[in-house]
Amino acid sequence: MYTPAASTSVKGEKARLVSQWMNNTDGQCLSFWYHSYGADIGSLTVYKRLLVSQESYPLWKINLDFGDIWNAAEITIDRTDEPWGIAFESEYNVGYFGDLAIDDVFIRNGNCPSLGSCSFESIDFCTWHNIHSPLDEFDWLVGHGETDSLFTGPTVDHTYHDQFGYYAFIEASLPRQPNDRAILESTILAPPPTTGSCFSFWYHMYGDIGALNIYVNGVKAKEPLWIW
Ligand SMILES: [Ca+2]
Ligand SMILES: [Ca+2]
Repeated sequence: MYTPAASTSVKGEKARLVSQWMNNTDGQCLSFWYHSYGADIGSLTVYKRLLVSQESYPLWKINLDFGDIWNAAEITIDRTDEPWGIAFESEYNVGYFGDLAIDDVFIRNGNCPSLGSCSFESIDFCTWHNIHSPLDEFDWLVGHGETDSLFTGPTVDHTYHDQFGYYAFIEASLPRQPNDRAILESTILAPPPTTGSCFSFWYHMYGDIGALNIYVNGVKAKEPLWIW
């Protein structure tokens, strides 16, 4: 689903996609992927609509060119006592180069987890991107129990501390060469509040291992934030 920038469009024109009305809620999580790419990108706003009061509340908005990449969004819908719905509203800017797209829209019960959190139990990388060649030399994997190579890697994951829980890892044994890199990149995260954000994870480094570097993109830092 996308809204193209077109020659017939006028700045400020809007395209709205509205959901059906849903029952009142004790808290639900709206998740979707968006693609906001192009120099002339307009904006995408998500509204919560209420049936009885006929009100619309903006919950989330982006108006930046994030490049040719899908990014994840997770928005908690707070408790409401009346039927509610969602509207995606795309507002056109100027120029031809800016198409907005959304995909994989889901609404599930309960509040959203914080964006970027992942225990790897769904045997994927959640909202993280496993960067592929030629941007790096090899890939992260998801596994459980022991890794294939002896005397390296964990035997249990950290979520469940058992051989059935999944974790993300790199296989550093042959045919890997020195300086080969495997990059796992988060989705775009909202600018942190003035208090900043806390990034936490558990790591397991066992065997003839290289280095684990953490970078923060966006601040254009050339040096890793954290090296181990
Ligand atoms: Ca890779
Ligand atoms: Ca796990």
